[in-house]
Amino acid sequence: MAKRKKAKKRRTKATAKKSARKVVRLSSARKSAKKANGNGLPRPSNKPYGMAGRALDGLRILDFTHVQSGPTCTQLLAYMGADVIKVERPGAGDITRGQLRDVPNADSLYFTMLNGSKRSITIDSKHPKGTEILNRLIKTCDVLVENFAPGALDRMGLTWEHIHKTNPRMIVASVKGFGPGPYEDCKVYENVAQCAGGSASTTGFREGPPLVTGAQIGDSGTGLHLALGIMSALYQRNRTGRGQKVLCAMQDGVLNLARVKLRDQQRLAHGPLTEYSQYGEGVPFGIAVPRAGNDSGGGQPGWIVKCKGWENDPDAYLYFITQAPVWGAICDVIGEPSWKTDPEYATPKARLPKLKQIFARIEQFTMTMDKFEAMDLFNKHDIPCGPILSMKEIAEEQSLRSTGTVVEVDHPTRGKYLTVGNPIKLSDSPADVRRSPLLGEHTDEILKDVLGFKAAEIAEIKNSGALSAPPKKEKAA
Ligand code: CAO
Repeated sequence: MAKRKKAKKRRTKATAKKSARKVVRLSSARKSAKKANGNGLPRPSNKPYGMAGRALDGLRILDFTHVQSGPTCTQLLAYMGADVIKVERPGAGDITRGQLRDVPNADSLYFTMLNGSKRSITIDSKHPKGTEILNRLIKTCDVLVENFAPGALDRMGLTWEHIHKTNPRMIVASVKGFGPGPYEDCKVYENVAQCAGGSASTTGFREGPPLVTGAQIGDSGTGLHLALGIMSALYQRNRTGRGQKVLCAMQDGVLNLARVKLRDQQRLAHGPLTEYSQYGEGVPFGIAVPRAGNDSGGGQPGWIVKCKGWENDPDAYLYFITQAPVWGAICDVIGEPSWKTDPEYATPKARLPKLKQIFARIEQFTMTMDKFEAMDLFNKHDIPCGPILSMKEIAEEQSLRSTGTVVEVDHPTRGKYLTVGNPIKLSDSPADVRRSPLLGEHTDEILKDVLGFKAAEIAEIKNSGALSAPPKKEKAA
């Protein structure tokens, strides 16, 4: 009997505890329902646009990137408000700090323009104490981004299995040169990716060799792809609660940007590519997509024409598109009104064999004015065209400064420099464009504020050698 009473008492106690928990849950549910908008999202903020923080506030990135591809990705995330903690090798750091140096003893523009708005900590990832600190960082960060050579992260002991076990929510994002396949172990730089991704074989003039482009589509292009992969994985994590691996191969990124050429490769099976000027010139097509010079990649023929001053100014050119709907306006402006009705010129099909001659006539006209005058004139008639802008002109362009696309920042050792700000504009999240960090500038701050180490512990870590370069070996006498 006494036993039954005791059991009943235990049951009552347990039910009371349960209902107490229930009450707590209900009240918190009510609170969040109050905050929520009916669809699980918080109520719309009352703060004015631009005053509600940054898009990625609260997101912490463990940034193991170097050179260009990975840093492009993490810099964008930093501009959007993420706390990007760049881990660098003690004493050396990202190799680009010293590459293409223009100011003695100052970080190069190569580095500073790709690592703005980040914090830098130096950790020897192969030192036991360094591993300990990295494991703590893995626990507190949301995303690890890296673009080491294949296998390097594993060799540091940071395998996916280890990271996932340490922090199941962590997203591990990597840039590699190639995806799984025959070249997966290769180290890859920008131009290798441009060549392997189909860009070089389709860039340049027909008579000349393959060409690489000035835009860094292999490095920066793949960094952009990676940023999108990370954001998607973060969004999925909201539902699944777990992280995943994100891989962007540079070959794949370049191919994605060169997809119109894979389109053309398949069209070749059905006949010549009529919008390529070689068609108009009667040059037969081969088995692969040829280089098309400055032909437009779309269905509207385009070419680069000279403007006034071209003899001395290498950038006195204009890109001109003979867009079909404005053909009449083009004929009027360049002084060939009869071409509007002449059956030899009146239709896009009739014009295809004469594109070279048509652009020569347009050029005769554009050579009478500078590229900006030509741009103004043609735009009045909705004729699509664009001046070839030099980097000097872009650097001095006031509209790019006022939109924050080109930003001047001040650096303690190199002084003022220009950087490319956030090209992605969010109406409620002003870009956070700050100078790049000095090597290890935020080491103490991160150990203390992010990882919670006490002063004595920090001193111990420093003594261990995990944060400093190994002493140089004495030269044998
Ligand atoms: N502490 C200790 N060691 C560190 C460290 C740290 N904080 N940071 C890096 N290292 C070590 C790595 O562990 C690696 O050592 P092991 O090879 O002995 O394991 C070593 O530094 C060099 O790393 P890496 O092989 O990535 O660098 P690399 O200069 O030889 O190659 C690159 C550079 C870019 C070719 C290669 O990283 C790569 O192919 N990356 C992927 C593709 C890519 O992003 N390419 C674009 C680069 S931008 O043009």
